Amino acid sequence: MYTKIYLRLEPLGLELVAAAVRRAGHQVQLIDLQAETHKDYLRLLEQWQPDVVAFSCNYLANVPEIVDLAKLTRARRPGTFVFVGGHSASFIAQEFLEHAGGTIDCVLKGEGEASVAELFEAIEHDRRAIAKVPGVLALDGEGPAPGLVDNLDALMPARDLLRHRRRYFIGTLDPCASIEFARGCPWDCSFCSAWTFYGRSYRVVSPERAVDDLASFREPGVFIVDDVAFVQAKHGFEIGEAIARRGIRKKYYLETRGDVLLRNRDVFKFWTRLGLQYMFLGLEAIDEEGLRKFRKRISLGKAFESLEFARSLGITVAINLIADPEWDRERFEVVRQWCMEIPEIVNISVNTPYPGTETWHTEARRIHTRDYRLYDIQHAVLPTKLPLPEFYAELIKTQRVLATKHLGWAAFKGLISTVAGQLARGQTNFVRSLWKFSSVYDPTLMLADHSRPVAYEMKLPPPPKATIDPSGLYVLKARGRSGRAIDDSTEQFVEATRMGTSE
Ligand code: B12
Ligand code: SF4
Repeated sequence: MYTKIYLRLEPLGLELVAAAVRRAGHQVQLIDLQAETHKDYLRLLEQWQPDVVAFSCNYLANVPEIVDLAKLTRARRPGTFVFVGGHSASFIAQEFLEHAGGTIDCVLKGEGEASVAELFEAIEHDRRAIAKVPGVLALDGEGPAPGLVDNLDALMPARDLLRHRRRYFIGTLDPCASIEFARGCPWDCSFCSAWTFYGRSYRVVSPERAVDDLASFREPGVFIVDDVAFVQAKHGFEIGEAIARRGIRKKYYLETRGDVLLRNRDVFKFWTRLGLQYMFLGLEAIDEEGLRKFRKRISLGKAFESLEFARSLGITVAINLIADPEWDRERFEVVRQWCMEIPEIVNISVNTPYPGTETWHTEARRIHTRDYRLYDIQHAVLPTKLPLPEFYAELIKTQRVLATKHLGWAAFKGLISTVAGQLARGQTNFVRSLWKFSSVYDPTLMLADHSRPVAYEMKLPPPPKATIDPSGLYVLKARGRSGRAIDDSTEQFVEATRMGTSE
């Protein structure tokens, strides 16, 4: 839903996998179904007749769509090898294969670049070797655990393979490309799977490679995909200085934590000079209890201090709050009032346990739907305290209040020159987003989503436990301290601000 209005971004992970396959000597085409339709996909399948089709599944909500497409692919081209990779696919690989009933040959877990070439080698020359490739879960066997990419500098994303680069944008950054400066996260928030996927590792791209990548595309807007930008100030400064030396002028969007922002104030200040325009701060809650619940060991005072500092940078700041299905009318009202008092853009997501997170195992409330499509952090998948229609009515009322702060006529008037420039360049993604809210966010539609027939049911979480061993959740094996490219003082800072029990 979110991507229908506010943003659409390039599939960077898939571009990296495509680059690895191409480097291994194969021909590759890439189709992004955020920007094209199923019809386009089927046409490409028909015209190009590929030997292999690979789907990227980062989002749990996309599982049914991918299973259906795999079935269509198998029906039209029975000899084509079909496989899936990506963040969510890695956590539910077995389940995926079962839903597909033989139309998906394997799931390749973990970082695709690491072993996709080996998988292609096996597909081409020795199909019995498929189930021996690291990270593979096939119908007839499982390979060893997936390995980590040793050097993030080794590959450049195959950006040239995207067929509609002008369709990517976020807010006024239209068009917008994406870039990766670092991968993984050293923290361990209970609701998040970013760290469990990467085994709490954290690797960085070298400043030279980062700037070569940046200089390789024309888009003036840049979305930095790192989970927490500039965990280590030195790395942020080095990239920034390299950008300044090359005279690159672009506008940037990044996401970070409030405590990192306060610790590394200077690097964020420096980046505002380079063109940093939007910052997304993961605040998650506006009360101490809420912050504790989401295991953010940042006090409310610190959270608000970080907001103050972000404001002082003179850039657009967005924050996220997590609405709990336990919220009643009063709580929604308090949140609405608070949000109206602050100048920031506020995004509200709904507390959603995902496979691969700790809360998937510890959340005592039972999920009340097994429909993957509702796991988009906009729908309520846990039982709500208010009757569901009222919960959605309150949620959308809150979303609407927040959206009208920044969208619609008032916002448009303040942005006339930006919009005029975009229209002159033929860019209309942002302008169209300004009036889409009501057609997408509608309590009746959200409620109706719960009554759609469910073709593929999610596996239920195991019986809840008070605590679990997080290493059992990892997709990529933990390397402990040596897997984190941060200095000792940053490691200590992370230790002091995380609340987890993992290594
Ligand atoms: C950038 C980002 C976005 C961008 C998406 C850009 C895009 N089009 O891909 C935006 C802002 C749009 C976004 C939106 C959302 N996001 Co998001 N996002 C991320 C983030 C921070 C980084 C992803 C990234 O680009 N990483 C860098 C690239 C290089 O890695 P990658 O994409 O994972 O790809 C690697 C592997 O996954 C694998 N791989 C990927 N594809 C394939 C395909 C094959 C065939 C193979 C073999 C391997 C493979 O190999 C790649 C290279 O190593 C992740 C957190 C994370 N660290 O993973 C969350 C994350 C993926 N998002 C999440 C969520 C919840 C959402 C939203 C639902 C939130 C919302 N309501 O707004 C939406 C949904 C959007 C949608 N399309 O449906 C959750 C996923 C939860 C889940 N299990 O479904 C994550 C894990 C965040 C979290 N902390 O929980 N997101
Ligand atoms: S800081 Fe927490 S929420 Fe953010 S990416 Fe890391 S583990 Fe996830």
